[in-house]
Amino acid sequence: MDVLRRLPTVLTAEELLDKIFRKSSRISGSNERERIINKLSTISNTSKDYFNRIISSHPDYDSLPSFYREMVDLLVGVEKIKKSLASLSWANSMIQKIVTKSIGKIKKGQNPVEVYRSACGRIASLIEDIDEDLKFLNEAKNKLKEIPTLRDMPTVVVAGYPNVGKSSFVSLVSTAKPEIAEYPFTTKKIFIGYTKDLQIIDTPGLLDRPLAKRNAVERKAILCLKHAADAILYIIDPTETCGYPLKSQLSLLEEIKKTFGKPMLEVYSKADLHEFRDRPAFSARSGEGIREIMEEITKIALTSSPP
Ligand SMILES: Nc1nc2c(ncn2[C@@H]2O[C@H](COP(=O)(O)OP(=O)(O)O)[C@@H](O)[C@H]2O)c(=O)[nH]1
Ligand SMILES: [Mg+2]
Repeated sequence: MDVLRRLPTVLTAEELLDKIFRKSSRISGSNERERIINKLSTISNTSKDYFNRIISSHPDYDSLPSFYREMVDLLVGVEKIKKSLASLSWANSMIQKIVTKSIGKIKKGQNPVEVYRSACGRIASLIEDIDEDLKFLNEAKNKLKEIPTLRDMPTVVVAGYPNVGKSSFVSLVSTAKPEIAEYPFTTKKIFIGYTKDLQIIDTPGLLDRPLAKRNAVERKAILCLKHAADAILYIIDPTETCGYPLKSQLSLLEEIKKTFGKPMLEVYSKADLHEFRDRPAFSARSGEGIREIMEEITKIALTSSPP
């Protein structure tokens, strides 16, 4: 998601103060009173521009597609981001008020140097008060840029035990070279292939073992996948040459069915090695059954995908 990849770096309180006051120190004026009024306006403009740029760089998290919203929530917390952005917005409006009042005081004849010194002190402590929020937003920026980018198109997630033939299937039916991304909070990679109509996601290590054996982080990654999936393609290797008994493969199938609650297509792989045809069967070796399965899963995903 581009907006999450392009969040700007956020300065610390110290850096931000430096930026704001450095700019104002270069300001001139026909006399000291003018010069100080100009400095205060510059402080106001620099901080307004800065805060607005940071705040407007963030998307409306509540209207993000659920896959991204869930990812953001897991990685950093949507409410925490909102709270920090609100602190920035509050500090910004306080700074604007301080500057307006201070300029008013100077215009009414108060000592400009004293007014300026007191304004700067209050602005500095306001910005120091939001240091945690600034730091948090910068950490968030670094984490959010790692979220894998999925296209907004009907999406099939491929599941099944290791070595049943998931990757062979995905690479065979994908037109483009698959994209590879990593879940930022696991070491798991996700492989994303595309056909004309579908996005197909293969997730080694996530949907290939009993879900109960997953650790908390992996379970969260699985929840995210659930949001991305319009349909699940579950691949079964009835020859058991994958190294896992059919019985285990069928019990994982039931588990994924329950966990995802998404339309599923159950298929047999390695059709060149066996005669089971009580489910659709394909062979990545001979090409048997591939076209039929793609037609079927495309139909299921398109029907299940919200328009
Ligand atoms: N005979 C046969 N072997 C296959 C077929 N598809 C995959 N394999 C083999 O099964 C093994 C695992 O395949 P892979 O696609 O990596 O499985 P994954 O772990 O589920 O992604 C590899 O050695 C493949 O060559 C097939 O259609 N027929
Ligand atoms: Mg694989």
